[in-house]
Amino acid sequence: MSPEYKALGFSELCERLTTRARTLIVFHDRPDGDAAGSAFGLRALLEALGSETRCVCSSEVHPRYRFAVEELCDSVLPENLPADFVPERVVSVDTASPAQMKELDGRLKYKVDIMIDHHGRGEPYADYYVDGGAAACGEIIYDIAQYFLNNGKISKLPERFALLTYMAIATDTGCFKYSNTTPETHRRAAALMDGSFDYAETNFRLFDSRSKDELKVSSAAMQNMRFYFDGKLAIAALDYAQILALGVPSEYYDGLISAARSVEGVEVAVAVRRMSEQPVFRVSTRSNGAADVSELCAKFGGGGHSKAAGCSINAKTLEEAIDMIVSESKKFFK
Ligand SMILES: [Mn+2]
Repeated sequence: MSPEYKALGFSELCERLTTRARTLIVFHDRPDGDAAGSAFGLRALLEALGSETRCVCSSEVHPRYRFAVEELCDSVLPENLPADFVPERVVSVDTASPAQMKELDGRLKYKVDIMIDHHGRGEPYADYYVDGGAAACGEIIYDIAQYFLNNGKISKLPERFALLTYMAIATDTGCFKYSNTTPETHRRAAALMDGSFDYAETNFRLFDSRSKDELKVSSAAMQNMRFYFDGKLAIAALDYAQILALGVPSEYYDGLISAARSVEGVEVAVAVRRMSEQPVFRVSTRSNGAADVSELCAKFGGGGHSKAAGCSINAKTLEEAIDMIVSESKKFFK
């Protein structure tokens, strides 16, 4: 890790957050349940400590997660930040590199002071607290709340904190199914089931309900899936013409990768899609086994976790992009 920035111990992190200061919380583009839940959970904590706090991101929270934050905030776009809100401190959550927030640059003047993350391969861009063993950034936010409670800085958890942090933890663990889930993950989630929110309904919204647009994507995924290496690599691929024909907004394409991942025998699942006429393909990857897909994505300038990673590939055609992925994946199946 970079010597330029300081690694913070956990209590040091909590003490720095205790200092009252107008705070901006930033997080990665296309925020998922962990990014949004962690950001708004931390905001609730800092406000309980008397720090005026706002959450900002270069794109809006995904519709699936909006129910948890809509009463707190209409929009997270920087354009909607009150003009008189001048932060004295900037904290990032769930964001491994500045590149994941690059679209914020130019739209907002900010420099991150404290980075809180759980991506083991992150590159520090501020004083940092990174716990690669946490299944979700939400686990760290939960621990911060416990520190504040144990040290008398707050007397009870803020309203909605349990829902927000539960959402963060539940979504990054696929509802406690992924291999990143630990006994501690369950203990934290259990403590958050404090009666302040309906977790059965929350889980239904997060995991069991699908919009018609999402079903369309799942159906297209099934029809456009290819298999390599005896069915151990599945690639669900859509070219721009197919994307246009589907007419589904870009935030509803998660079903592409989950369809590929769910096929029996698949060890590495890949979703590839071209979202515009530009020769750029957006790639998501998942590993069901030992393969470290963050290595695969790093080859193309992307990153993530060993089990879930992403990148963009520049290629003239869909076939060329697929060939690049297949040849780079060979090493997983020797
Ligand atoms: Mn996360």
